[in-house]
Amino acid sequence: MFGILNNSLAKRTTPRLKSWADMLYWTTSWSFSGARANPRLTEAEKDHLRTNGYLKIENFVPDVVSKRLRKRIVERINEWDSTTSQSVFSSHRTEKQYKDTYFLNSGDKICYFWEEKAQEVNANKELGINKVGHSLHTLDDLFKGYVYGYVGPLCYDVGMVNPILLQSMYIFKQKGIGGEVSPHQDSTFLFTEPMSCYGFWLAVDETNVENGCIYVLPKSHQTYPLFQRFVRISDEQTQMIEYQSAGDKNISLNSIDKSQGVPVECKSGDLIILHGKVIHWSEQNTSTNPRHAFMMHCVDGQYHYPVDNWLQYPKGKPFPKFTQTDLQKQAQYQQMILNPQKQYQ
Ligand SMILES: O=C(O)CCC(=O)C(=O)O
Ligand SMILES: [Fe+2]
Repeated sequence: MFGILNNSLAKRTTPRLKSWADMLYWTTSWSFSGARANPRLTEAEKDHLRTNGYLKIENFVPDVVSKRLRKRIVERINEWDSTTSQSVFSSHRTEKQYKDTYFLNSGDKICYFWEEKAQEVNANKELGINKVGHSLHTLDDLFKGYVYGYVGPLCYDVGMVNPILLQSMYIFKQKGIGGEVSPHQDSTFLFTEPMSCYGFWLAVDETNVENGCIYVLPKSHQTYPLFQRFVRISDEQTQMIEYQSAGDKNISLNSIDKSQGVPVECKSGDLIILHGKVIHWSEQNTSTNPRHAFMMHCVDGQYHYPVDNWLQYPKGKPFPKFTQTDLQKQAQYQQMILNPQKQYQ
């Protein structure tokens, strides 16, 4: 926790301006209603991420961004015919193989997944939904404005050469029934060779230990191997492959010491960047407060993307890239969500 605090406080109160880029960042970072105007990472932030496997950025987006994302998802849920999905999301399924074509075909669509306990408590769709995925960022202009205007540029800062905006999820973690997300590494789900996945998790609501904030095991991206891979074994079935943790039978995801986890509590508009191998989790939301979040997962397109990764696009349809041209249009993309009544190319 102190690492994060030190990092952000040091930056805000005693800027060590190493370059003109740092100077520009410092002078503009407070200018948009408390949010930093420039989403790009400073060298100190890159260092923190490299060392610890995660980074919290306070006030990553202005309030209006998280408010608009929240409002749009509520509109979408209201419009959704909830009889069209029976698909349930649970991060701790016990079956080794799991059949769900709706899920497997959702990579380039907007699909709706139920909370595990929704049926048990007879929840309506507003309170029973677990997440919406996996391509709001290409199919909805507001989500596109946020992702292309704020997240895409960070892909270059974390070292990607050909960023791919692979998978997005609006995650609800409903009050009362929002299930735990068990300890995992995101490269398990979005694997490349070599690994290149990063998760960009935006707190739409305030998150804390009561309503199920993210916990991270610092430095675990360096101290642990990849434990599992989640693969598709046919057009309708997936499987979790367990690795024998590099020969050491004593370590597994189930046996990690959760007490060493750091709760990364957030205000609405804060962002957590997660290295694809860092171990993280979240507990059940037993509180009476909602905990909405929006996760964008990216990988580097310069690396091999295996055909047995669960997420595949239809044949011939390329994954959404974030190019240098997109980078130059950052301000225009931001306008898609800051000023949504206007039309932008
Ligand atoms: O929102 C959460 O609690 C966890 C999300 C997460 O870890 C993921 O989407 O990979
Ligand atoms: Fe994750």
